[in-house]
Amino acid sequence: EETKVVIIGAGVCGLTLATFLQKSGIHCIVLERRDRAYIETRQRAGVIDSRAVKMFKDWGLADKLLSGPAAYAIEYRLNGSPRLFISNEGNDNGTQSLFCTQQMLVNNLLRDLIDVTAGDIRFEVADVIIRNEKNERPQVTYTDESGQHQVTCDYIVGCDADRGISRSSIPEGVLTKYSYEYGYAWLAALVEAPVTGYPIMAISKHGFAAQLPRGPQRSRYYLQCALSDNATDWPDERIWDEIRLRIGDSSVKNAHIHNIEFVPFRSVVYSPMQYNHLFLAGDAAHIVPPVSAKGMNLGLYDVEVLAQALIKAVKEHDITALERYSDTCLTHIWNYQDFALWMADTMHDAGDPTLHGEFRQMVARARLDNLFHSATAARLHMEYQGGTN
Ligand code: RFL
Repeated sequence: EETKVVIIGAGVCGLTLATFLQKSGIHCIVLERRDRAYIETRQRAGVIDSRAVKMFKDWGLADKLLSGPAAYAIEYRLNGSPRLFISNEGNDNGTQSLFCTQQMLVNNLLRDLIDVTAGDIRFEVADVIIRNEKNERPQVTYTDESGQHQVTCDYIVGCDADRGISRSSIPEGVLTKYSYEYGYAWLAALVEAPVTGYPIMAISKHGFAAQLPRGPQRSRYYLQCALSDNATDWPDERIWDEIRLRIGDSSVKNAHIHNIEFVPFRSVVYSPMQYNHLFLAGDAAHIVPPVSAKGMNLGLYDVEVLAQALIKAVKEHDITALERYSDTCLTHIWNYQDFALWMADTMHDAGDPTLHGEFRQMVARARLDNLFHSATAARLHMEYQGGTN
């Protein structure tokens, strides 16, 4: 069997890339180890930044794929005192970031790709093996319930996240891994209660907490916690008590908690993001901590750069953009690693002096204050939030 591009992983990045290629008349096959229902119910990120919104508009897909309220304001609450940061300017592209969940985007991508444009997504595949030698056409083999299959292609794209097989198929010594561990984690709780006022990032001496929308009926609370914490340390009653304490609002009522997850804070970049005919995109190539709300958005940036480069390579036999793929993306990624580090340090240090001491606490508070006193600092923050920087 033959195709132009094999995409490994049907997460938000793999599906977006497949949609762009499909729309451009380039045949591709997506291989995914989970079933469709699993992917449809996976709830993760909640913000599509304005750069990504504009990207979907430019592809004529925004109306079909995106919906949700504009993400124009966030309340930074320091020890219970609210300060509203309005972000409706600074986005030079005439669009606004959206509170549109990753789950909704993924569901819309699946519906459009499978049910409308008859895209080729193969679920529940196993034993994916990549053959990626310099002077040969690449091949991907996999098994499903009918046996083993082999696909020959021109390009392979690894969108199978941090624990996938794409990156690990690259020989030792080719990639450099840059990583940073923050030393703490977030407990992420998906609850059956909507955000009633503005989304909140609450900085407190008891530790950081946030409440962000996840659709009209639900929200995600995040609570800073120890790296070693697990579910037995956090019974529901403790979660609600800590939420009330950290956001400084005793009127918050307990609600049903759908699930909790623990997210260790780390930043990782693999460089370069390509090897022979294989290109890495999204979490397969980089991780940012969730405080930045950039994980999905960085992946969407990668796949747009890659889609444009693949279209040039396939249609015009011009591989210059493809050869520059890694450099183009890494410039953007390092910039947003800086933003993620800034957000993590500011949000946590300004509240909890046990992390890095009182000196860093005072510096972090000054930095936060600056957003409200300096138009220049505010402008840069807006650009980062919008993804336009
Ligand atoms: P995904 O979405 O994890 O998809 C990878 C897919 O690859 C499949 N796969 C394989 N398929 C075939 N063979 C194999 N060997 C395979 N191994 C894996 C998997 O089944 C899966 O379907 O990666 P992708 O597409 O790179 O997208 C990355 C984003 O999902 C991720 O960056 C974000 O969810 C991160 N993130 C957030 N990003 C934001 O921009 N804003 C946020 O507010 C935000 N909040 C979050 C987050 C991630 C979280 N988790 C998962 C820790 C909140 C949380 C709790």
